[in-house]
Amino acid sequence: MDVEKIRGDFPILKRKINNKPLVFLDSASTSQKPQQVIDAIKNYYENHNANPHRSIYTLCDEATQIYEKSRGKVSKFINAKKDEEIVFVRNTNEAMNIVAYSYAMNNLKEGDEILLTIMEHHANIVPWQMLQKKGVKLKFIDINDDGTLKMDTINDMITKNTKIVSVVHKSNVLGTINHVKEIGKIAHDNGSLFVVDGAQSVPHMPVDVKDIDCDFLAFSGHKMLAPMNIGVLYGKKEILEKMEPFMRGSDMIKEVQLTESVWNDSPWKFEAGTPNVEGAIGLSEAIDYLKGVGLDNISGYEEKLTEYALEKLNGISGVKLVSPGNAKLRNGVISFNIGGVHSHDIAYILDEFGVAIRSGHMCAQPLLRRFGFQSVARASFYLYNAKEEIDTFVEGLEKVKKVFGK
Ligand code: C6P
Repeated sequence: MDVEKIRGDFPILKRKINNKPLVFLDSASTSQKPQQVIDAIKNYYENHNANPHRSIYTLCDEATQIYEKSRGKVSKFINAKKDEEIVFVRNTNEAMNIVAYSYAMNNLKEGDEILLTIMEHHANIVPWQMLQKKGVKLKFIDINDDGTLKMDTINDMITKNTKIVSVVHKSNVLGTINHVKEIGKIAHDNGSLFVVDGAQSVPHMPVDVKDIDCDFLAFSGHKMLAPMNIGVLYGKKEILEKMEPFMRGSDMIKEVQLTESVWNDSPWKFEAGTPNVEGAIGLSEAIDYLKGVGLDNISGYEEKLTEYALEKLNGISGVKLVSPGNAKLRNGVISFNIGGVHSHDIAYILDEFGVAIRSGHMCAQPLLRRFGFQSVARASFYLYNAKEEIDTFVEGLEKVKKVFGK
């Protein structure tokens, strides 16, 4: 992987922050965008912009083609059986809400159970909570101290009442990659639906929905070099077809009478209103970019960066990782604290060095609580990060320690 060449594709990396070169270590939050993605969006607005599916004039047809071709690109990227299995949404949160509202609210009843894990992002906890008012029970698989899931407890936790198992593929706090194929098999053998939160995996490693055999997969474009407000809900065609739409209005119908309507086919019945064509073209271009570099190469490179960073962090007294572990276990993500120093203070001082990291509860409060934290600092890596940037990050941490007398 030619990291220098890759870095040259990302205009924002030329920016100075506090007179220092930007060191962007917050890609788990959102990724930066290469020139190719920016140009594709610009080209769309300069040459093809119109509201898709609405008419037959040339621009409208072009906008429709661009939008639907992007769906096909996504479908191949995750190895879906059919392009119609790809629903464009705003982000992972919205995708999860569609499954919770359209599937779970209509199909689950009192006494049913949903099996989650305590390492979930709020996007895979909060939407399910509303099911409790129907008498549905939420259960949570615990984790080991090394941040891995307690796989051996799943068989005991899953019951004949478990209708949905929904699991994060890669944790945004721990970097842990869960054995989703194995979990999916347990879920299906039990007759449960299997949902995967792929927000942190799809951007960083090959993800194949046929191989995993998940019923739903949710992910966000903005974490994989594409713009914000374009995301994906993959769903098996036969399941999407049986589901009621979540948002209702225009473009998601075949026919409207004053008091009733006939829904469009899936996936369009889930895409009410004018769609995000700029987002779809940006996502399509981002996929081309990622495939050009190779998802295997990206994940291997991130593992090396993580290994290097862990080695450095282990050498700094007072730095406490949320959970110990090697680079394979926490691929691309390192969450930590420096005894008694608030994570916002760590992020603030690192910013003086041009280093951007995330601080706070990581939208995973139950997981942080499990390890006794309220807030943590997190460095996360992507294909455009250089080894030298980790040295700057470590230099910044030494300053944090000095300022706070640690
Ligand atoms: N995690 C982070 O800094 P949205 O915001 O809908 O695009 O993605 C939500 C989401 C869902 N699942 C996982 C595993 C995630 O990591 C995220 C987003 C960001 O960790 C922002 S909170």
